[in-house]
Amino acid sequence: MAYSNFAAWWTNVLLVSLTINGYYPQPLYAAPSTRTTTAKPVFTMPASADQGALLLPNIKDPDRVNAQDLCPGYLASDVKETTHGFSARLSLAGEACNVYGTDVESLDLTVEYQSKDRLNVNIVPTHIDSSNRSHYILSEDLVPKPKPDEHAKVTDHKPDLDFSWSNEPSFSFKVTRKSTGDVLFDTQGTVLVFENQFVEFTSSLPQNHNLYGLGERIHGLRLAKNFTATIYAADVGDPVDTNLYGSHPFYLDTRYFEVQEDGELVPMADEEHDTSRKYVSYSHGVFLRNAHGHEILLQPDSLTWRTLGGSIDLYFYSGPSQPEVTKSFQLSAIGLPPLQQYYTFGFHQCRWGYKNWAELEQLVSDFRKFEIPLETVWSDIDFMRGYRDFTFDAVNYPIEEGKKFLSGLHEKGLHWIPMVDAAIYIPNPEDPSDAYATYERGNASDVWLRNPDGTVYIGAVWPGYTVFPDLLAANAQEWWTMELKEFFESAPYDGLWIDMNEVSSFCVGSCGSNNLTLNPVHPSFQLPGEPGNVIYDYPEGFNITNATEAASASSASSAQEASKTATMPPPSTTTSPEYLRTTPTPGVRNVNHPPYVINHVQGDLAVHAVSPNATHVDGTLEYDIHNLYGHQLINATYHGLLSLFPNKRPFVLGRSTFSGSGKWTAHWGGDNQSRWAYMFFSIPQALSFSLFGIPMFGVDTCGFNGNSDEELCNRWMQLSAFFPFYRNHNVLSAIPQEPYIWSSVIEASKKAMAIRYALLPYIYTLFHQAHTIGSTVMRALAWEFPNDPSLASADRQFLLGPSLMVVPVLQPQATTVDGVFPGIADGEIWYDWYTQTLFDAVAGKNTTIDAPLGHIPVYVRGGSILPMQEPALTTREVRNSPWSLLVALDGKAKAEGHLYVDDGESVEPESTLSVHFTVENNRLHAVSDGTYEDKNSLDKITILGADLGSSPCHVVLNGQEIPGQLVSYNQTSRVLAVTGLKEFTKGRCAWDEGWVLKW
Ligand code: MIG
Repeated sequence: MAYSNFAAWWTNVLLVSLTINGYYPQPLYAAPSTRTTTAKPVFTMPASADQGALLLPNIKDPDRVNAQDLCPGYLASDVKETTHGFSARLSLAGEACNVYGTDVESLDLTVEYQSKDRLNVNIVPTHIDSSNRSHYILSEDLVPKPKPDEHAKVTDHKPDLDFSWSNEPSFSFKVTRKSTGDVLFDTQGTVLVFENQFVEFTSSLPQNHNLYGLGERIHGLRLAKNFTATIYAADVGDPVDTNLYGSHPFYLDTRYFEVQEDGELVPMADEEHDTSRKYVSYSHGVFLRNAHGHEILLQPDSLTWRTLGGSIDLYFYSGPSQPEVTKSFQLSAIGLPPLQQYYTFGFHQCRWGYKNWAELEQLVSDFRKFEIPLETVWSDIDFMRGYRDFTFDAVNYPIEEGKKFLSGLHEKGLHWIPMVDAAIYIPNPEDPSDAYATYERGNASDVWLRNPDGTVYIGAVWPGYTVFPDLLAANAQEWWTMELKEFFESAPYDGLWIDMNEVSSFCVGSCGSNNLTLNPVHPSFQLPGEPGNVIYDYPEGFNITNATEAASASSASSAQEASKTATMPPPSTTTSPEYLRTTPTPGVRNVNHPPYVINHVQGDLAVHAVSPNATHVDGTLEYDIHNLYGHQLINATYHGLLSLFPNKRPFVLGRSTFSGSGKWTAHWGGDNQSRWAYMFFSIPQALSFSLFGIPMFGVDTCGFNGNSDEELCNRWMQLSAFFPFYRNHNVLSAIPQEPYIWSSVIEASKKAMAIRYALLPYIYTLFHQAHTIGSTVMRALAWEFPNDPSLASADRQFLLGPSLMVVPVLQPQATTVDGVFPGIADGEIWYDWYTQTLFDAVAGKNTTIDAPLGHIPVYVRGGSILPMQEPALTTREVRNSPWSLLVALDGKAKAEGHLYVDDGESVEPESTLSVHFTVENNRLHAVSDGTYEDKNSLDKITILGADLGSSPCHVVLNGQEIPGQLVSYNQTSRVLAVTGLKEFTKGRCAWDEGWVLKW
């Protein structure tokens, strides 16, 4: 099967199976019930509380109005040269159309050649009346604006991008790459629409476009060609293709050209490339600095951007390669990712539903019993008293017992990360025992979001009715930092997990305003495991591998479905639904129901989120900065931790992110499902986050929603071992899925973890490079092999850094997997990780690889040198173990590699160590630089692809011959191995000084 079809194929499999199982990956809304755990009956919010208006997304509306047919566009005048480019005035070219808002009469255009590779096109209303809040322009305090390089005059830095414009028939602009003459962006033939609640611009695109990014989304790596990408932060369980938790209005556009004999570049005609011809690719990036809800309509030959407000603040990055685009995007706009603490690369175990400290204690000992590495134990909301942040349930999670548990954990070198939800419980005013200190302090500091009338906005989340921190409030950071401090004093955590920061709310509007005396209340839907909401879902293929269980699960699940139908209200009798349609009122915005309806997965903007009319301290409406809520909470958490522990790298795992969150947070893929399709989608999701500058990414391994099974968990534990963030997490009430639950999973996990742990120095070095120069950690094949058009949509395999390629099995009951081995035609070679021998693959074709359950194919790229240590049960032990090097020679018998070492936790380490390795002419040089003292000795060097013929081999380290019994060479496999160096070097530290190994 061609690569390009794989995501689409999986989507079909998925949709079919979802229908079969009658399961839709969103919370199930059931009839109100009462909670029986407390003496007093608990009020359950009615399902209607979270129902918004019935809306028809514009793109699905047969009666929609096309702004392009009605709007006059603009005319440019008053062009003035500026230091970095020019400015102009854009005036409405005819009568206002007011299609989905009020037209802005006059706009200011500024074009800046900001650096050699970056161009900014900025269009804002000339007059902004901030008093009537008719238009919001994104504040630079919230999202910094990339600035021109100092002294960067157009003439000085010879940009590769060229901007031109025309007034025929109305204002349009074009961005061209000078070196190739390729038009990258062109609005010619369309009109610019600029209204207070609707901004639209369209660019033509080449027919075979390769676009990546525009997330967050569950989608194949390359964006589909007839597809609308909605960007609006949503709390929703990972449906395919819709908007999700995060907002990343950035895309990478890669264009392939055929190189003619005379060197001329001809755009590639279609997807059927010819392996006998030569191609090159050019990539550029486009970032729209806009935080409003928006939509990007992709068509086979165009792209249309529609936002619900703000400005057009576009940044073009000329690359011309993906690494250059990504580096420049990070350096200029979103920031570089932090260096994570070393321990965070160990294995994390989590689930929703660990009942008490004793269960966590048991978990730790079970991991020990089975000798499976465990680095961090996580606590979901289960530890809290009534789901209130920073509190502990007195019965199941008493603080004193917790302190003991944590000190024991820390002694073993393990860690603990608890959850913090965005919403803050508001106590029942009639119940003095309901007092909640975090709320009282926040209230005293005046840090809550408000309603337009000035009253506090009260929504609902797990604990019941809640308020929401307004992170723009003057005291918000200080209050939040103090809460983090107090929390640490009760339970010394090692990082924080920020959930529900979209920001999620389980009812429409300020539903708690007049209902506080009912608090605590139960959400309007049932939690997994509550009566009538038992999980019967299993992965695809479960009916074959576990036929008996599958049969009973399926009959139980149909009974559940039947009983649900029985309690559901009869369907309404109206045949055509009454959609709410709003029309613009001049100068006044309708923020709750904007006239343009984006294709938001929740429909109404206020469903399952704080309402757009919620108001921040400075009057800014949620409508304008909803997509930044999560980013701001992550910001406050990161900086709170930093001020409490100034020399410890804060570890934050955040759900809702925005462009730039990567400089503070790690991210997980949210509420995926225990299904094979979701294991596949974890790869494109991770690669997209590489583009968004959030390299510390992983998904809920073995799957979140639904039950997992042995085969899926076996494959998934192995796959995630090669993702930067490695965590197994499970939903409440699903069957357990820790790696020791199924015997084959124990073995499979240990095998993959041994590779990961041995490679920690390599992974850590990759992160240091990401942190310092903005390179990516998980890489798409197309980025490492940019001149092979057949890789444009490859997302079933990936590279970890430049040197390792992973080709996982992604389908049930498979014992082989087809993989491609890029670069072979140009002399690239690949070694099988396990056999250490050259892998025999054919250029440009799929190669079938043996991959029985428990085996994940991994390849080392010729030309690499990987620094490694001994695998162990904790990262601390790995850090104290002897070093080894894996040298994989390329076709010219050369190789290169790097190592970065520091103390693994300080923000600005006092000392660091860098080692550069090279091989040439049968000599391996290690040159070290820096003052960090690593105490471990060098023990082993393995050289793959060594061609020593049959001559007896002499291996010499720094002029001293290594005794023959420490050296082995196999002429057939061409593996030269030197072991026992620890004794030979008398335990000398490996990197104290440089050395040369000669053979
Ligand atoms: O809506 O805290 O994504 O990881 O287990 C459920 C319970 C709330 C959503 C998170 C998930 C977590 C769950 N949370």
